[in-house]
Amino acid sequence: MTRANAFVGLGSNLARPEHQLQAALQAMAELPDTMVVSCSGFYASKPMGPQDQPDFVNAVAKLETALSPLDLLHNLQAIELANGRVRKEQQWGPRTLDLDILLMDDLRLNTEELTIPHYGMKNREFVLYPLAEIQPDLILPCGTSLESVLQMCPENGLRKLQHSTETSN
Ligand code: ROI
Repeated sequence: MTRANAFVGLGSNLARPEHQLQAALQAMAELPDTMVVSCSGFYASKPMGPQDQPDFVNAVAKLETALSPLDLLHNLQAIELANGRVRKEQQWGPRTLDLDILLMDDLRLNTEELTIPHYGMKNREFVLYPLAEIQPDLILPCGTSLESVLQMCPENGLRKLQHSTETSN
């Protein structure tokens, strides 16, 4: 069975965001044919989009999975819904839990349902900095190094939270 490394962005700004991210990590670890290899720390970030909403908590997890991109997407959507995500949420508004596939190996996919690499990742500090924490040497499918993309992306007040991502102790 071929397995891919997938990077997933996690985000929440409602209903105890850190708890949402912990629950999502746990649920991803229980997905079939999937392992959570590592996860960045949790970061507080200013909302991208309308400012009249709470700050977000973001992280990036690295998975190893035998699921196809679409199967992974559908499993992540099921986790979002199980955690109280309402599909009718405003496009740029607050959300309980967002799980975005950022990358899957060197795959480039552009379908109506799924675009990989994630279309917005290159200018989102709340994706790039956590990603660099767990995979600093990453080369994006376009051939650009994560390091060089990061240099062009201001931190915009991004702040690493002190809480551990461990579920024990
Ligand atoms: N802003 C931040 N900081 N983090 C997110 O995860 C996030 N997700 C979104 C929008 C509303 C675009 N803004 C965000 O979906």
